[in-house]
Amino acid sequence: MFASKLTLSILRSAKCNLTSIRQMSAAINTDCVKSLLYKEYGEPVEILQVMTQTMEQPAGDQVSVKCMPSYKLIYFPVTALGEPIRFLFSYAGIKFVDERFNEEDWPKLKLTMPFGKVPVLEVDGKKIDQSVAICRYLAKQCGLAGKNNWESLEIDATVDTIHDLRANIAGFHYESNKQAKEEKLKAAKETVPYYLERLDAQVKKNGGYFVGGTLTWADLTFVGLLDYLNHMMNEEIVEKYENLKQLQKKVEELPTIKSWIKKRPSTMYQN
Ligand SMILES: N[C@@H](CCC(=O)N[C@@H](CS)C(=O)NCC(=O)O)C(=O)O
Repeated sequence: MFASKLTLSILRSAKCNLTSIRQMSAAINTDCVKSLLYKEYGEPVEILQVMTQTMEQPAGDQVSVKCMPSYKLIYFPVTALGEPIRFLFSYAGIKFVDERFNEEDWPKLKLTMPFGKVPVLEVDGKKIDQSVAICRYLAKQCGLAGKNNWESLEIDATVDTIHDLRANIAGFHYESNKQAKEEKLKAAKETVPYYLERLDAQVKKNGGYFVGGTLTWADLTFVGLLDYLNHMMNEEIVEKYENLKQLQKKVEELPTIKSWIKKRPSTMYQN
């Protein structure tokens, strides 16, 4: 793994002076430094160490960073739970292997997964599961995880709500008993608007995004999952919700997301 020390001049070019670096490191807010560096270089960095005793240090030795590990995302050949992760990789410009296996290979592959489920991310060969945790990890690296603890909490809560909505819809969609399926569909027809009205109002209140008036991984999660939710409900679920519709448009128009959508393999969930 290549590791190098970044110089102070780089931090200065990131509009960050020594005092502010010291303050940041004292607050252990390395996410802020990462975010600044990401904005400056368009490439995520991992901060190994922030020196706080800077007086005796030569100017070129303040912050150590290392290059990103190698990433492989393992998932079914669909969007669904894998897509928010792929959106985040694409947004951050992080290279990843997008490994999509054939359905018939799953029973054997399942035995090799930490908890028999996917998505699973391999980080330098180490496997980790849980799509939301993986998204949060990537979001922290590219400044999409909130400007402070409160915002991070709001983002987490929003993502959990989005997954509650998904679970509700999936409960009906994957039900095999005909009568139970009809009952669950009836319930979903009430629950889904309940969630969407509130999510729509949240976006309106927050200047066109779910949290903090700016793009976060909650927005990428919602839009990344949307075609899967539409597929399960057999309708465009945000059609009547102007703020959610605008949010979808905004996210899909982000250059990195737009180019990902254009080049990604087609799946049964895409329009
Ligand atoms: N909470 C997990 C759920 C993972 C999950 O349920 N994955 C499904 C596919 S979307 C799966 O692996 N199904 C195959 C199986 O259970 O054998 C996450 O968000 O990653």
